[in-house]
Amino acid sequence: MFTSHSRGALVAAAFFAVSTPAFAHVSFETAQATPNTSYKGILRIPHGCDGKPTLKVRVRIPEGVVAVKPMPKAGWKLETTKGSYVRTYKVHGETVSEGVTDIVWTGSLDDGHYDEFVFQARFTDAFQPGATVYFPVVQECDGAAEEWVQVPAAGEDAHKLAMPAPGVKIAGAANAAPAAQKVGELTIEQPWSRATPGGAKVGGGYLRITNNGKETDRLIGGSFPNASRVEVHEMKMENDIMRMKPVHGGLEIKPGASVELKPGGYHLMFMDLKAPLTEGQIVKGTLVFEKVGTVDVEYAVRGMGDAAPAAGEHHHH
Ligand SMILES: [Cu+2]
Repeated sequence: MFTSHSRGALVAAAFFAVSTPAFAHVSFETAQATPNTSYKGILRIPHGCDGKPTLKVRVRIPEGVVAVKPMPKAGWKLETTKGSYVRTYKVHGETVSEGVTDIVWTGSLDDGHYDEFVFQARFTDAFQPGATVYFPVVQECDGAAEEWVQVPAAGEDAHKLAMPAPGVKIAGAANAAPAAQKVGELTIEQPWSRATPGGAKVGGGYLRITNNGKETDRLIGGSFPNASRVEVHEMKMENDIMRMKPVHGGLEIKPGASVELKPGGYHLMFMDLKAPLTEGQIVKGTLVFEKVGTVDVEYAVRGMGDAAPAAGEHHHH
């Protein structure tokens, strides 16, 4: 089922003259998925490597995508690599800790032709709704390659990348963390954190707390995995420099008041982080209030973004 090379070269030459294949990126036909349901990934390969036919299509499966089954393709040899996942996932009530991490199709696809490579997968709840999950793809040709492996930095437009990895956006999850949770007289809304660059020693926690009761309560601390402790911070001007400092005696939430912890204002600080926070993660932690006591919360980790206090302001004493 291999196309003969002489015919392939002719077809490629003919198409090269009239089309602009360099602008077409490798992409998924369906670029959206719902966590905990089956997803059919149809990877579209629009051209070869600068006129050369594609001989291999390699797909890397990102952590958090499980139960991967590639579809065999007539004329193409199919290989998979299996490996352990970083963490375990629940699929239909069963714990899975390993699976397909790489798919390789080997065959030949003329530069002037288009083809689709299909696999089935399952996005776990490791991803937050709205996050984009990228699948690095490499097309190998004879002595050349097209590496679709670029991932946009937080706030960066993926469309501006020359060789973007194809992405799948996570739709609203059936089991997403509740937007608001009531604990005693308090309402806690949308706890979130921000992805941290590798090696960062601190992370931030943000949320809104409303006191529906008649007595003042105070947020005095909490716990966070991989952090040695959680502090409540405020931003204060000191000699014309904005600095963050622990809030002494806890953050007061007066009856009827809503207090927002956000970048640049009051926030929780996860101290001595031992592992980076990754966009799309949901991290369970606790908050401790003077009256209501310990409350379990789930932080949705968002991209690094631009509303954060600048790195230079992270002075802790
Ligand atoms: Cu801080």
